[in-house]
Amino acid sequence: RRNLHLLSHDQVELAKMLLNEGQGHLFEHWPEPGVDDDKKRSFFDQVGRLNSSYPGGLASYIQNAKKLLADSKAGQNPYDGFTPSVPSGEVLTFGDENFLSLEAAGVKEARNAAFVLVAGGLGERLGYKGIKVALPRETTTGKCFLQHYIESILALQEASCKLEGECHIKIPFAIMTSDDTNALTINLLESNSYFGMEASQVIILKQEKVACLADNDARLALDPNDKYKIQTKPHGHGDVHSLLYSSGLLEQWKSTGRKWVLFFQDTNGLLFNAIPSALGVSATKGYNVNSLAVPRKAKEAIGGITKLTHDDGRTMVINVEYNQLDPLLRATGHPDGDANCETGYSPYPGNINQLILELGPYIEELKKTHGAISEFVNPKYTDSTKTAFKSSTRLECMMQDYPKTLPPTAKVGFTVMDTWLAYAPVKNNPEDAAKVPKGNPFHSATSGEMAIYRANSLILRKAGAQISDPAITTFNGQEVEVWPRITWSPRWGLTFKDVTQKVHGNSSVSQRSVLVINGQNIVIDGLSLDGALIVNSVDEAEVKVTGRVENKGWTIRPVDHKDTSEKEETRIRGFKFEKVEQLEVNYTEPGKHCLSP
Ligand code: UGB
Repeated sequence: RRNLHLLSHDQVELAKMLLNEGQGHLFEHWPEPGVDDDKKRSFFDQVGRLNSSYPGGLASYIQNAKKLLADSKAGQNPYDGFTPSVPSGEVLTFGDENFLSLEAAGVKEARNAAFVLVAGGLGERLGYKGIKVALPRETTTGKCFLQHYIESILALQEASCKLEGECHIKIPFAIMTSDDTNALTINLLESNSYFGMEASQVIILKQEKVACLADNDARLALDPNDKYKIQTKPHGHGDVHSLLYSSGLLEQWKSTGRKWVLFFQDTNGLLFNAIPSALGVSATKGYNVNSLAVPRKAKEAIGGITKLTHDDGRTMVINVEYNQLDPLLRATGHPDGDANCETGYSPYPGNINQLILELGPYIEELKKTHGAISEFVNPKYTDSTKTAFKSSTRLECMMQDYPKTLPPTAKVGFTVMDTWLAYAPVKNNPEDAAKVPKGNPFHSATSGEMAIYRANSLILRKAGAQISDPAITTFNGQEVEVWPRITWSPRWGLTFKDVTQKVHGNSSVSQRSVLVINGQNIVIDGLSLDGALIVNSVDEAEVKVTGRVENKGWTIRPVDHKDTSEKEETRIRGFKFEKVEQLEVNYTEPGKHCLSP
């Protein structure tokens, strides 16, 4: 009270609110006015930020925390009253007629899309020090995830606009960062000229952390190193909804004719193989919410898409997070819990957290909720009395919980695709990946890169080319399939139809080969490759690649993840290429060309 005169009117109101909410401990240690006055003011600056960045303000946060902590103490199950069952959704088969027509529909719709990447997480599980979007997606070209995402969005933009004749739509791309990732993300973009995207197309939204909770009464925790600061931790990817709403971005997108918002995560190098067809599903089915899914192995660290039916008749199709699926199943008459069925997979499709929301209904919903997402709390108690925490906790939220507040009339669906085509995240460090149960995916830098080559090889096979079988090799304790290292720029093979038009059946690539296709109008026709071939061309050139290319190629050298003489990004994948011999050709002039060695 003696310090009140140091504060602005708004700050005095915040102080009253904190006292009302039982937070007097935050300032009971404060000395007389005149001592640490600047620190006291900066304490309230922080309180102001915590208050304005949470839907409903800090008072709501504290009230929500009290309720969730009480539920947690009482052992209340968030799924009480709900019975899980296997939902039905769209199951796509890569390359069939339905897939091709959905891809075409998706490319058409892309001009009405906006993309949102959630990239505020540091990736503690991966143990990599930098931001994950700066990691190479594959090391044949070395292009990082962010570059690949941007080039894919630009390729969609170009293809979609071409269908319209002349069109100048720029697909917006929002990136959610956090204090942990913001500066590095901006630096990566700026130092690479936004990877070819116009700077004005990229919107950065930074999420704020939330206050930590010290006990079951939701008393906010002070930073152990600074008694004038509230300790904070990340609130989770669910923040993306309130940020999109409060920034006014959604209304702006609506006013410029956007219809779809596509959310995705930081390290899935296969994702854009699935975007055109999944967007096609949303458009043709009229889904308000469409989640992308893949077959899921039991216990895999991805959520399960589940139909939940409440005793009172309510139903919803929603992600049940991987740590909650097993207890929910056991509690509802499935003694084996999260187990594989006769197909070798869990019957619950795996959520890959790629969501496509229809913008109109999304805005209407957020007008009601302001983007607040159903939260949870996960305190680690000191003992079974559940009276004290081992360390402070906080509320968390997940972006895929958005449908939880929707009315039963909302059209919520999901689309299942093959894992090899659509999902290969980089999340686990080498030690943890090597411990993954046999048959379950590693989700490591090693498997993430190998999955790119596997997918590209399988796509070319489906297009008719003869691609040799993979070798089986172990890197960083993980046994992986090593397919020919085939990569292409997104503008070359945006859809399967594009690939089929550019690859003819009489071509072959051996297992030890490397093939980099970098240019839009390159046709592979009658190529027999056994070695390394890199083809670069400008748009105006039309290049036919044919004949036998044979050289020593690139060898793969294993790297021990503990070998500190190697770069961290190399160590986490456990191998590197040695470029012994290659043929690299550059077509810089317009006109027809033929590579026929
Ligand atoms: N992220 C943020 O932007 N902010 C945050 O505060 C936290 C994360 P993780 P998680 O597809 O493999 C999710 O940590 O949360 C970003 C789904 O919940 O990689 O354990 C972060 O940068 C799960 O259902 O994953 O699990 C990253 O881009 C399943 O789908 C993204 O959020 C799983 O992903 C995900 O964060 C999966």
